[in-house]
Amino acid sequence: MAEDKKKNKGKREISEISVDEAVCYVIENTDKEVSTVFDRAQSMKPCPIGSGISGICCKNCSMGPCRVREGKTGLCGATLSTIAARNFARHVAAGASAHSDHGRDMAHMLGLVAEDKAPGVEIKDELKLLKFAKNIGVKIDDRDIKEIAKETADKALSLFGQQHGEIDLIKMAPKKRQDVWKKSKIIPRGIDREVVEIMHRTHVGVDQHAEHILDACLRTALSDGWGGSMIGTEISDILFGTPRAVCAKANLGMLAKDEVNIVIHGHEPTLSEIIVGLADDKELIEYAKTKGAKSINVVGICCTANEMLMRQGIAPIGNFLSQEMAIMTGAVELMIVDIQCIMQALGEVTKEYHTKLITCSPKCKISGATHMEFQDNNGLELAREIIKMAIDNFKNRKEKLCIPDITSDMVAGFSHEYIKYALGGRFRESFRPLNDAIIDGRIQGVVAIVGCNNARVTHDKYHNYLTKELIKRDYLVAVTGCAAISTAKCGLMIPEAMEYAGEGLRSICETGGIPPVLHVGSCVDNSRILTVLSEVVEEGGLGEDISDLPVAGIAPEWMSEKAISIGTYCTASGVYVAFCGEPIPVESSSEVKELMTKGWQEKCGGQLEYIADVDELLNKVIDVIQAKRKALKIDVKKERVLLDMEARRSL
Ligand code: SF4
Ligand code: MSK
Repeated sequence: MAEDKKKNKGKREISEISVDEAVCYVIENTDKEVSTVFDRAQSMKPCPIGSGISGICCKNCSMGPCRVREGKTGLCGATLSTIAARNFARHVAAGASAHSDHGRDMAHMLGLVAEDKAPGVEIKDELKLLKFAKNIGVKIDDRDIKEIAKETADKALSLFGQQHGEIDLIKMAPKKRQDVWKKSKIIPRGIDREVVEIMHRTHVGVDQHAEHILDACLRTALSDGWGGSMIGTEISDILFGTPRAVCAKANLGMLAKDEVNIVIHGHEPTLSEIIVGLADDKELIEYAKTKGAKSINVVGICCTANEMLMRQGIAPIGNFLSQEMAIMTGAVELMIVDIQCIMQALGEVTKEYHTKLITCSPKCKISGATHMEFQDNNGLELAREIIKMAIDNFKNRKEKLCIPDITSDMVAGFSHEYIKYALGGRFRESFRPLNDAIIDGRIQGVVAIVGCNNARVTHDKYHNYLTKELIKRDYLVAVTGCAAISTAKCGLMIPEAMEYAGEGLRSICETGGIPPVLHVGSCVDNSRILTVLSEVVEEGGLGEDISDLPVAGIAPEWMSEKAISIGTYCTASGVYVAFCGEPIPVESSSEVKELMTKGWQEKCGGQLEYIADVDELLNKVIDVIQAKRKALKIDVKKERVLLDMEARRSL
């Protein structure tokens, strides 16, 4: 791997690698020959056929892999559009599985907590439990909270294997949206069922019809957004608390020079919550002092960081492309990873440093890592053991520390509940002020910027550029996942960032004391955006369906299959979604592209497309939102009329 480093030295300007100065600092100042994802991106170009740009590749049976261009077919006769739709479908299935399996584990944990079988975890938000229980059809009456929790967990788990009918959570969508889904026959029956069926339908010799395969994509993605992800988010709030505004600091500068640094990385919050709780334990801090450290510092990467940030204010030190750099600072005693977005390369990087890499999920092992499995009832014990291991490793620091002195202040914690509170106050919490601001044009629309980093795109560049351009034009921006960490590092998540915002948006930020960029959470928390959209529709004045709202979604630096599933469920919910950076895997099929734009527009009021040029994408998003404003007849700015007494009486 160090070979990649040598080969690429001097080939790429550092400014092309990342706009995050902290990441650049570590790359430029490390004295080790460690290969990073950026080096590998330089030495290995993406396959133009596998990526679906010039032709497409099918490897669904051993007569292939078949490389197919327009006018040609695979050995079995499969056309370009069939293969493009099938490849896209398998991305949706994998993305939906990742989110939903996470949601399943949260439901399982709720069941254990209800039976007092998970030491270190408890129900933190009973009100949210009651609401969620109601939403999935569990009776409340005057039953004991633990009894309700157990039945809620069992009911949530049953949604995965449900074979017929409709999953209950789709009832949280506006009535008109549910009718759209009914008409198109895309309401998910059960979460696992949809994923299994899509894998079956894309097997050689089953579903050969691009539009029919894409219908299955919509249904499977809906089982993620309104199913697995929604369960993940709701139960995380129930167990660990519903996020409220919280101040924190972001970036690699939050690694401490003289403390034991523990980095949590991945997506599942449970064990990390216990670790964060225990890191304040006096006995453990005293133990750290006996080993020469001042204290214990827990920080995070990717969405485990987002989960801990939203509820505990833990510093997100980086997003997907920062994970190797965290270790390369030489200051990390231990990195504990759970699931998703963990680069296998960490195993190699940690060999060069004193950092211990720990895997804890029964679903994820990495060569070079120590596996310490988190089981149902060993959370407290395991967390203590892991913290002690980190403390014991402090004395093994041998490298020159390379911690950049770079941090950014931020405010996070914008759950849908908190947004309502911020807008309306304790006694009048509601989305009414947001709807009014959109109607009178102070806010032109809401854009969700979500998704990953991609080493083939300058790290964080598009996230930050699009966010700044949008808030400047009075679009409120909601962010999740790695996009959220990107804008936090860029300093856009503090109320003072309103200086970048247009006049209208600034006035709303000033009134609500909120930044123009709202951190809504982790990848599964994109389901919070669905809840916000539904509640905004219900609040009234902006149409009757999500597809009427002046909103859009962007995944500017997407990388994972989960991003494809998120984009698809947002589209199925009636939202215009654009991908940038690397193409989505259907680029060479004009038929599939048309089905996902015009076709999906007719079917569900949303579109999904890839736009290579970031400014073209920005203009398209603005055009789409402005067209929605026009349809709602709120495109013309109404002058404020001050009424005198007589005029008021006549009203
Ligand atoms: Fe080729 Fe058809 Fe097999 Fe795909 S399923 S690899 S197109 S023969
Ligand atoms: S972590 S899925 S790289 S957003 Fe949720 Fe970031 Fe994308 Fe992973």
